[in-house]
Amino acid sequence: MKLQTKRYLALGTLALGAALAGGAGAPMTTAPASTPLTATAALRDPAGQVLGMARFVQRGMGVQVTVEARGLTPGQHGMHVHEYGRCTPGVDEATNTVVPFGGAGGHFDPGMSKNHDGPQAPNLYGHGGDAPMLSVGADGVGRASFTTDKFSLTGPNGVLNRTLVIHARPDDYKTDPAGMSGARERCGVMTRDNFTTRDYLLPGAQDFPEGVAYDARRGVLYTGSALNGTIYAINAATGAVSKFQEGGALGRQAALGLKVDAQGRLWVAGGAQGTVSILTPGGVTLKVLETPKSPNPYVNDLTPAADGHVYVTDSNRPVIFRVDRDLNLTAWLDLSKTPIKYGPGVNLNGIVATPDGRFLLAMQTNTGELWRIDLRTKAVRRVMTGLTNGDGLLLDGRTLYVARNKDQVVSKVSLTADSASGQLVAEEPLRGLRFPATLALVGGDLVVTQAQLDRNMAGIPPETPFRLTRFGKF
Ligand SMILES: [Cu+2]
Repeated sequence: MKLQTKRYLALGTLALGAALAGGAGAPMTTAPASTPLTATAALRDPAGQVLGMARFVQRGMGVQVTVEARGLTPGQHGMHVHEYGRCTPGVDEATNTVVPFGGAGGHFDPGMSKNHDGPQAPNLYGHGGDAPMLSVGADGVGRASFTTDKFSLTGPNGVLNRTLVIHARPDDYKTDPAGMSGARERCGVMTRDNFTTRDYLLPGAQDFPEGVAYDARRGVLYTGSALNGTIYAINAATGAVSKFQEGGALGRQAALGLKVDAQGRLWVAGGAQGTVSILTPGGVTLKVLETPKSPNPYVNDLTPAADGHVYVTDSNRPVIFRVDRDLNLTAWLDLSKTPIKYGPGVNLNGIVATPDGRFLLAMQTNTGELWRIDLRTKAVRRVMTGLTNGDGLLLDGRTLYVARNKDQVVSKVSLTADSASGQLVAEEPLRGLRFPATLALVGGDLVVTQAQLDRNMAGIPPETPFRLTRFGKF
């Protein structure tokens, strides 16, 4: 493992680190710059007293960091971004005991390197959260000021709602998991300045909420577990959560895309089971529709359209299914005969219909392409590219919001009147997003799921409680 470290050291520049830091290849598309994003962390001791402050200013795809902390022993102190946004006691994996600030978890590791290293290491080879040490003077005051591309406030390496931790001892920049830097002496949650959100918290340890839909007449938000199929109903006003239908009901092991139709029925995309379930507002399953038997189905999302049909995407099989008013499902469009080319990974995913009943808009996650499909002629047109890791879609007039899971942002796209082309106008990281998967409109606000499915795929425990987050339109 350390051999890789030597390899990068031999090449050794921060610029290389920046180039490799994202790990996923293509750079994230950035919206036009406005006021830079800023965040603050009040640094507390284990008794809860604030004994320092850290400030963060977004600079390009990196961040400028300034830290001042007092009451520390003179000398060098290891300093890192830790995974979770909480400064509570918990198990420290370096010692496997409950320690102050153990709730912050291990080091932030967006490159999944599983390796502790120094502040110059590319994220593929070392934790993204491995920051320069804090130098503490004879007066017990430590100061640090640096700019890094290993982490950022927004994008795939985003640290909003994670923690900055200062340790008792120097960091050797190599020993796993934390460079022998000892006890956690200061901790602060990195909170975005001047931005409000509201969280809806879920009760289950395996909830991994993927889909969300809103029944405006009843004031109820629905969300479902991608891992076990449990569906929750959330009172959007109070946040009270109840189980709407147990996972495993009628064999449903997963709930992905969700939509509420004009009759208040809840439609559920069943993922790898290849099913579409329709539930009454009372939580009774009306029907489970099977897609044609074939290897590797992945029914991901669906949308009712003005023509009375419901259209369904499959991320593995190049076909759009259609459900008619009598709840019969058929293959509607063979995508292999269109410009939409299926490849490895998640293909067609989020889908919405335009209110005029003319078009479907569908997101191809693995290519970042947004497609328009004519409901009358079935003609397919590429609307735009660059929406990497685009997942769920929400259409609000001519504005399309796109949840971009691994990129940890919600993007705002301005569409032309005929949805023939679109332009990325803003990217919103909120106060930190963990794999934002889908969106719903609630009153004048947006609600996004934070699915954390990247963690499930990597075998890393999720941050609990799981949450949906409500925020104003942007
Ligand atoms: Cu640390």
